[in-house]
Amino acid sequence: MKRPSPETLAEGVRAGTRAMMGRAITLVESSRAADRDDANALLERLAPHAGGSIRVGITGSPGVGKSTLIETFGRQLTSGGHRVAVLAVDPSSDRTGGSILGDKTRMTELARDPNAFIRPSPSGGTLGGVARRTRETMTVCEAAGYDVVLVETVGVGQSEVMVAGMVDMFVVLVLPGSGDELQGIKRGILELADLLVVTKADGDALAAARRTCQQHANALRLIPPKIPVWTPKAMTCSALTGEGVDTIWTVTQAFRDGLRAAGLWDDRRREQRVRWMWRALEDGVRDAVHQDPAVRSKLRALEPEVRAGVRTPDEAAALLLTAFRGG
Ligand SMILES: Nc1nc2c(ncn2[C@@H]2O[C@H](COP(=O)(O)OP(=O)(O)OP(=O)(O)O)[C@@H](O)[C@H]2O)c(=O)[nH]1
Ligand SMILES: [Mg+2]
Repeated sequence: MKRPSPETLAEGVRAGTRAMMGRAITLVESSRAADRDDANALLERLAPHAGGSIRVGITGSPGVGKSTLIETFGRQLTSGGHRVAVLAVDPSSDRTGGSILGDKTRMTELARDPNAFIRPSPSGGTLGGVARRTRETMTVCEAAGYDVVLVETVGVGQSEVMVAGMVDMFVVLVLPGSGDELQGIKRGILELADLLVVTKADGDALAAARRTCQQHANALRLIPPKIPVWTPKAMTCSALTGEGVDTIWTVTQAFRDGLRAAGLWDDRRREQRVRWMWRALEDGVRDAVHQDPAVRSKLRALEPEVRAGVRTPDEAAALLLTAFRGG
């Protein structure tokens, strides 16, 4: 079936037509160079209508309860009149076929909800490529009128940094009992957190969850605030009983209101856009360097020399750069 024009796709997205959203997202996710022009034309039409949502990143180790929480949280939001888009950044999805299966089984209710839209992680390519496509999908969802975008990512290093760079608020989920190993754990991730949530605070785990929450609250106090008007919070919740899940939304709103009042909300988005531009430029330059014929031919001579230790890596790099510049 022939793809509708970018104009038609843009109208369909603006009307909130699911099928058109699906096709628009397939277009922006396409890795075919020939599709890029149409994708850009579509995004240019949608961009003026995007940006109106609250973007929340949600991360945590496998099994911490991300999908289950998003199901409960998402359902609470749609019953409150919100339209919720759930996106994912999963750098491993090309290997495992995506967390699609897991997500579909954990988000059965939300997946059927007419006011929710769930899109699994784009697969294949570099993490930067996956992140770019997720950002563009976010534009599609916002232009379609979704006012809350949840971006789920599994807790593995770089993908969290990527997601933190594309959302307004970053939520880190941890398990009850995980406070004891705080010294060792990913302090870097705690530093990204605007809100820390201890999951599965129910049944036998309730006491442990409260203790873990206290430990994390203490740890968060030692980290210099990354936003001057916001002190990261720690809380507990249970996606199973629903207890505490509404607090996540209360905190999200307080976060947004605080940043808006201080004039930081739009500032941060502007900064994020500039950073993405640089990232895209740097990715593009890296690809161009790797594909450059002059660099490739020089590399054939230089790489063995560097490997043998007869030429320093820095000198070789400088020579390659000169070759790239056409020198
Ligand atoms: N008791 C209890 N169990 C929960 C809760 N939330 C999730 N679980 C259970 O924890 C397990 C993992 O939950 P998921 O939501 O799939 O976790 P996830 O973080 O999405 O996992 P990955 O997608 O594999 O990274 C499941 O067996 C859930 O039923 C909760 O609030 N309380
Ligand atoms: Mg999951």
